[in-house]
Amino acid sequence: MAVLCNQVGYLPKCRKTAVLTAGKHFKVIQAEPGQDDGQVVMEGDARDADVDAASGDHVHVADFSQITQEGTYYIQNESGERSHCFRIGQDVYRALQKDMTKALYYQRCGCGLQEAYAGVYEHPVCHAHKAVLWSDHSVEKEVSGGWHDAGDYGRYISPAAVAVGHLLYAYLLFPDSFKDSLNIPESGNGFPDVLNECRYELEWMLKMQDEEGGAYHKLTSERHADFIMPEEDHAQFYLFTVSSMATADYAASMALASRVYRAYDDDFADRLYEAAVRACGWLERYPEYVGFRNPESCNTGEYDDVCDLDERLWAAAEMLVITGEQKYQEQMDRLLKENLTKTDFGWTDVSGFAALAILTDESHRASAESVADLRGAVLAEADRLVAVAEQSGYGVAMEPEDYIWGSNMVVLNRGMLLVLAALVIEQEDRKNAYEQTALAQLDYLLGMNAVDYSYVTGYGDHACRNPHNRPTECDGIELPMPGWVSGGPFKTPCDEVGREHIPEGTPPMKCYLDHAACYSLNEITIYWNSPAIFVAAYFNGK
Ligand code: G3I
Ligand code: 9MR
Ligand code: ZN
Repeated sequence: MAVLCNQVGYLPKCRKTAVLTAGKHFKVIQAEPGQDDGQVVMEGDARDADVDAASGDHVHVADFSQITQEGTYYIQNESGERSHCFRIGQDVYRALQKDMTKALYYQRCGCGLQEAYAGVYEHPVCHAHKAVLWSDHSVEKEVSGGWHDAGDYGRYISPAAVAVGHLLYAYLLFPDSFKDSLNIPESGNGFPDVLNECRYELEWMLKMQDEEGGAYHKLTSERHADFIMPEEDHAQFYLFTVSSMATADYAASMALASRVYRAYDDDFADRLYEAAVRACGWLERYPEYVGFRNPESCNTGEYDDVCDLDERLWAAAEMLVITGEQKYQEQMDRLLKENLTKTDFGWTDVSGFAALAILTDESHRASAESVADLRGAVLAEADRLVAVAEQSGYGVAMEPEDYIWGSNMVVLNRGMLLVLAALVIEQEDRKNAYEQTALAQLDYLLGMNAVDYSYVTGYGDHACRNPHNRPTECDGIELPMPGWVSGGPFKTPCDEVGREHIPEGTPPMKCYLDHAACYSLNEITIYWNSPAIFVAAYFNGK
């Protein structure tokens, strides 16, 4: 492909760019899907953006922002090569956001997926049996429920907390973008469906706390299941030890959830709040880092982290917002003096959630120093990301070394940070720069990248179709559920097929394969969808 575009579409009032890897002159042509040549609505020369470091491509950037007329178009370069067709329209991200949220429903565990809601992806109840403690197999616990984390059937607390965190903030900040029904069992019960879907995860999380208030790090079998449907997986599931990272993420997400659900259901909000307070009690009694490592025989996700201070910071911030108590303000002030980024929203580093909590708290409960510190960090990072994106021929706020496992999460977390910066800045020009750069992260995700893939299943002419996801591989249905974000390129693929097919030295942005065996390139996870939902929800109102 010589002309790369956002295959889903562009918003009428926002910046619109495409990338040419051959030629400079371009035409924007109106197209009705399936039909040939239409009217040329614009002609121009693309800007020479030189060699893009992450892809090795010499690119030209075509700016066609001036086209605001809704419709379907494609872009053609001077050799007659065409981009995929795309739409310009106010609602281009609406169905996308909805399906990315609905995708979480397909991860529900401990229940059957009924045809009325799941259509062809229905399946009988899975993983409903009791789990036992890893440390003492004679202790059984009922901990069914929640979402399968990813292409595997494990359920892990930190990824769950982070995913729920993204979703609840998306709803809190952009409630108007969550009006569509998701057609899930609870639809129509008076709650927005995003809260219904999150509640399924939260009810499971409520079961994942031990007598002391600590959160079990994870609930998985000893080894990853073979490629079988979830209802065929009868392996014993274990509750692994408590970690301080999981417990702090747990406290934070429970506190946030109690704040959000308070408006709808007092009893549920109380249960969440109590769980958060008990987890905070554990954190106070165990002020030192308590890590987690897989026992030698276990190969399911580890989600190990060497530092729990960012998780403790997030917990303190959420508790401060909800209680206004002095002790949480002090905890925050102390933790902010540590060497933390304050701008990240991934499972290893959640410090950005503290900024999100404090900078969007209308009651201003944090100390003036904390607010200034967080605001300064967010704006400095946003300025840095704008500069990084300007250096990228594809407009993405990624440097070559940023293409790690799940690089699309990095892209989307950076999109979130830019959205947060746009929400807190007063100056119009900087706000515009942050918004434009945030939107460019969606352009990249949806096809304006060096491999010409839309990384969201079902969205775009050339979307990935073979995610590493057990049900997708086993259900005998050709297409995966729509709305899944793939992990995306990884500069050093570590699954067998990826290693075999991607030669060493391949530019990072091109280290991708749409192959079901490639768990390090093409898996799906709840916490790769959730930041995409946050960013899309922001732009759905634009
Ligand atoms: O944090 C370091 C960073 O400092 C360094 O610069 C960079 C360079 O490689 O690496 C970063 O660490 C990476 C880490 O994720 C944090 O992002 C590791 O390289 C990378 O291997 C690690 O990948 C994780 C992977 O599990 C292996 O542990 C993914 O983030 C994580 O999403 C993935 O999670 C799996 C679960 O274990 C099981 N369920 C599916 C899920 C998705 O694949
Ligand atoms: O399917 C598993 C995926 O969710 C994990 O991200 C990945 C790394 O932990 O492991 C996958 O499972 C593989 C297992 O580790 C080794 N045998 C092959 C499994 C499927 O490819
Ligand atoms: Zn299950």
